[in-house]
Amino acid sequence: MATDMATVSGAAPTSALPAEHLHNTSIRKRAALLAQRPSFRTCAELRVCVVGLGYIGLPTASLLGTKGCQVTGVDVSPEVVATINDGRIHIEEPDLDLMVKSAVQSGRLVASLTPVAADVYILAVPTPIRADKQPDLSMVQAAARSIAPVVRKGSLVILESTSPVGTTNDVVARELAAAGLRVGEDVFVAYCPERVLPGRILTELVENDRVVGGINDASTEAALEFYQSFVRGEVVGVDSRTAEMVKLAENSFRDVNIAYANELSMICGRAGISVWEVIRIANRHPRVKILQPGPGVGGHCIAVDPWFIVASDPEHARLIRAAREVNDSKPHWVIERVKQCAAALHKPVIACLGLSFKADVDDLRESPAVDIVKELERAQVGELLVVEPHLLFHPEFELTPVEQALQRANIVLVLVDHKAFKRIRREALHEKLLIDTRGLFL
Ligand code: SAJ
Repeated sequence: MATDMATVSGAAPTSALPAEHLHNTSIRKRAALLAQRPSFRTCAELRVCVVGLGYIGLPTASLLGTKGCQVTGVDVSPEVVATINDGRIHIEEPDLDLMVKSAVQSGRLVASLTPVAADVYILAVPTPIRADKQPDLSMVQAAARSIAPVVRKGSLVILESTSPVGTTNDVVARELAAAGLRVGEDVFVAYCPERVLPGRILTELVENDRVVGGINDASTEAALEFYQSFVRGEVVGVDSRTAEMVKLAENSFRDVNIAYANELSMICGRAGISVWEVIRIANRHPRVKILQPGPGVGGHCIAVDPWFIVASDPEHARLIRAAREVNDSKPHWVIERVKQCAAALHKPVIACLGLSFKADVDDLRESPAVDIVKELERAQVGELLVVEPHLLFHPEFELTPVEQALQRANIVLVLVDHKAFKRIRREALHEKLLIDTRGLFL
């Protein structure tokens, strides 16, 4: 595929590669660089080292293992390494257990505590935000530093972690350059954000379109070759800063749109109008597509990534910041509703339906439902019966089966729209106060 790359207008001042070298490589130079590295066109037989074996790294490592790559998966946790080498998994994701087992049994996936020499490195480590809403890139830096001593001439290093604009060049390429590698020439460095939806990771890893952005043209070309070898979707090549912004733009878009639905739900709630009916009817307009309100926004991506944009340009990121604040305020609004209902009852018993951050997963990261239940418990609003069909056990809350909770409760608080709750019969809610943050029964 021909690459249609935008030029970088003013690379970050701290670039590992000077701005004038980023995207102006001559054709002759490019051909020379091409001759110095392996072809990434067929991924079979490539040696791949994946650093970070979490929700993205492990599915990617096992997928590449089943495609014939020789994969070393690296993680800082000895338990994770031992579990994977045993052919088992430490996270919940449909069909991942089978794929990891098959990759490990065929000898194509080995987990290790330390990186090894490889043709392709994929860094898939967490990029959280700190309490002051500034990005914490320490794990990206540590990952880049850990591979620097084993990276050989001709290798391709890819950052997949969602990162602030500039990270690929200013952190990853810089660490490699500090180890004496000529980045963009001896080693190719690119950004390729993951785009998969938890619960559909293995399908979306292959089917989704991808964007790859190198720190120079030669790096973009190398990364395009590699992803085109196993992705069925289209792979689009740009520069690394554009690719970094694309990922942040995607998740901020979703956050802003969910914030609109959440804001509308609070306004309708106050006005005594059903927000679900308003949205259903408004969405009949051919150019209106309002998303669904909920108890707040959770997960490790949408509630986090927009802050990377806000941190980089607080003056202009006004809408993005406001959306974050609206979504973060929604759990408090829900808590107030529960308190109002509880105050009207002599002995409030509250069935809290769901703890996960979204439907049909067991993932509790940044879950607004967890925050709400914790606050209701702290404020001693009433007796709480916590239901989460996707978990057998929770370290803080005793879990109650749904039927039992519905029998005993006089307030039903719907926090997650799990399929299991959609089966609840209306009669089970008879004469109970219902706070349905997901519009399950409306
Ligand atoms: N939510 C609502 N209302 C809606 C849709 C979602 O309240 O109408 C809530 C969910 O309940 C949840 C949160 O938003 O709490 C996020 O859920 P999600 O399903 O929208 O997204 P994630 O966090 O599971 O995955 C997102 C995806 N990004 C986009 O859809 C733009 C996924 O493709 C990314 O790979 C992932 O973030 C990531 O890792 O960045």
